[in-house]
Amino acid sequence: MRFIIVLALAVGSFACNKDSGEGGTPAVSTTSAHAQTAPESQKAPPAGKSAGDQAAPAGKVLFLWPDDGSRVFTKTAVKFGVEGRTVRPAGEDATDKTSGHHHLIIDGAAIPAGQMVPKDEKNIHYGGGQTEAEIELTPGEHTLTLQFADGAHLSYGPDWATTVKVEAVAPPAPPRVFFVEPTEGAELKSPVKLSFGLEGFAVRKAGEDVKEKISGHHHLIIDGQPDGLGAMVGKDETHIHYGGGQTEAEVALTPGKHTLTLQFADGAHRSYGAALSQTITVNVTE
Ligand SMILES: [Cu+2]
Repeated sequence: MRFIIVLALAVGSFACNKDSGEGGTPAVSTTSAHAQTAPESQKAPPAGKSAGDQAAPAGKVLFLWPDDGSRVFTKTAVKFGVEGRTVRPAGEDATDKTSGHHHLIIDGAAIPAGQMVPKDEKNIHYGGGQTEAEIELTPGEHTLTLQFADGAHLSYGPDWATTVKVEAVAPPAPPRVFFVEPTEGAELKSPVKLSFGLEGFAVRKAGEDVKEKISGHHHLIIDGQPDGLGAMVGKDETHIHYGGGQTEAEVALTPGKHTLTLQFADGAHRSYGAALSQTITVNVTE
């Protein structure tokens, strides 16, 4: 990949986590700090293990997406983490107590240790070893309980569960992010004019509400890849944040072919994943 020098000529300030002026602020800002907010679910230390669990390694499960208290769409992505035990597909070894798989319990409690996790539309098994999935909720408030269980679906108990509360709202349209301009394969001159399109989600300035998962801001990734769900979008000359809520910008590119990835992310700059991104290839002629 050829070396490129990129000048972000954003049509507004980044406004990441600082007092945002009213819309239309023309200043080019490259100095604002990128908020490195850790997800809530990663802050809490593990709870004490029960006495009967002393042979097991210390650990916990954690919700990587969404955060506790989030407002999400009725169809929402979820992402699971586990520390101290490994994820393994169900059925491979029912006697192995150092591994297991995730279960999602919608509007229900953790399953006592040793009990089989039920299997129905409110007790979802990720027996393939999945750590990321999409679920569908009815509008309103719900609890999502992540429960780790062994290869025979026997629960590791409340010590290996965690619960987040979310409020689900129906999206106004199927969520989608896309380039209005430029278009795939375009031949362009630098600086390149950019226009960002969005459906379903709302554009909102960075830092205004970091738990809201129904809004966010655009990011441009030059000659890179979309960021995974929940990952913090980097901030450097090839990862440009439009934290002021901009939907139009300009970027200087060196001559040659480049990929441009539009990546939508939440108010804390955490990516909505490849599903909320679009990548195009353009050819800069001069
Ligand atoms: Cu950002």
